[in-house]
Amino acid sequence: MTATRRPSSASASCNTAEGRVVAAHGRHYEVELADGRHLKCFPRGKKALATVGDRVRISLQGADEGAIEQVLERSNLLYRSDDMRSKQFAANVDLLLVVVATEPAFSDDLTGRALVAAGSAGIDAALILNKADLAAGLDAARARLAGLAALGVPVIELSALDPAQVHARLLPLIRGRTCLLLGQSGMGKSTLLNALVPEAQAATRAHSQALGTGRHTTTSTRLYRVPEADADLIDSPGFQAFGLNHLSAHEIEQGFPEFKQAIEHCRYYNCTHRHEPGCGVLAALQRGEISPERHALYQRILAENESKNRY
Ligand SMILES: Nc1nc2c(ncn2[C@@H]2O[C@H](COP(=O)(O)OP(=O)(O)OP(=O)(O)O)[C@@H](O)[C@H]2O)c(=O)[nH]1
Ligand SMILES: [Mg+2]
Ligand SMILES: [Zn+2]
Repeated sequence: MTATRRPSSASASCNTAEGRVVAAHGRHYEVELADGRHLKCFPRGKKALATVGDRVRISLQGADEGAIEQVLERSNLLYRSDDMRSKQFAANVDLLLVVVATEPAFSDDLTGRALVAAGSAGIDAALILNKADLAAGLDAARARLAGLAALGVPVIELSALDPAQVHARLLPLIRGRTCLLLGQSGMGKSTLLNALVPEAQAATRAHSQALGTGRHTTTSTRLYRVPEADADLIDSPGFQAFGLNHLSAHEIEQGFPEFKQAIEHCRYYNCTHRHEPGCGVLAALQRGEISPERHALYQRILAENESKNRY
């Protein structure tokens, strides 16, 4: 077979394309091109390690595969990093939706960490209190979120089993934005997605129980279009840990916006707000203006971060 070469510039533009990563399965990705085609893509080298939401330049390999040559500049990247590994959640996210529920019980620590990760990456965040139809746990869940609500984090109560309600409460919030659903397993992220994008038919626990599969229902991250809101919604697997080892001390501080004013009163410019004399944060804590739970979370994150750097 003879391959006829086109003039070089045309050839280059024919063989490469820009697209968006819509799904990540370990080392291979699904990339959507402008014309709507979906290609299975592999990264070429470490620099091409992409995540869902990334814009990428790929070289076409045959009709439906490609190699990711370059990840285009990101506006932000949300990720976690524990002792052993780091995991990218998504890139170019406009709004993080942290999903908690009246049951099973959610972790305040993990919820707080997700919000710190968003804050330090400059990503807006909101909390969704799902399963509001299960009245028994509703007051307790509300009470546990009250501290975060007081910080100005929007809290949206709803039931994902009521699609009309989900539409009414979420469409205005997600309009025109790329939104990431994040939360522990079983909180109802995929059920919410299905309420907004019925064609997604994402597997939920209700199905996987019937199939007898394991604890986590969603096993990979995927981006879906919500045409009614001109938005994108990313569903992700439930998380059980949320290390923030990659953050600098300054970035950790930025994850606690309620410290901001108090920090201006710290005597030392490199104050860590734990034991230093003349610390504005400790003074605000004493006056009850900063919650002890939030300060404790700050200290845990900082301590983990320091033990990582000590070797
Ligand atoms: N009563 C009630 N049940 C819900 C609601 N939303 C979800 N569920 C149920 O909660 C269970 C878990 O829902 P999923 O959507 O699979 O949860 P998930 O957050 O996607 O879980 P992972 O994929 O494992 O992270 C399923 O049995 C859902 O039917 C709700 O608003 N009310
Ligand atoms: Mg799921
Ligand atoms: Zn201080």
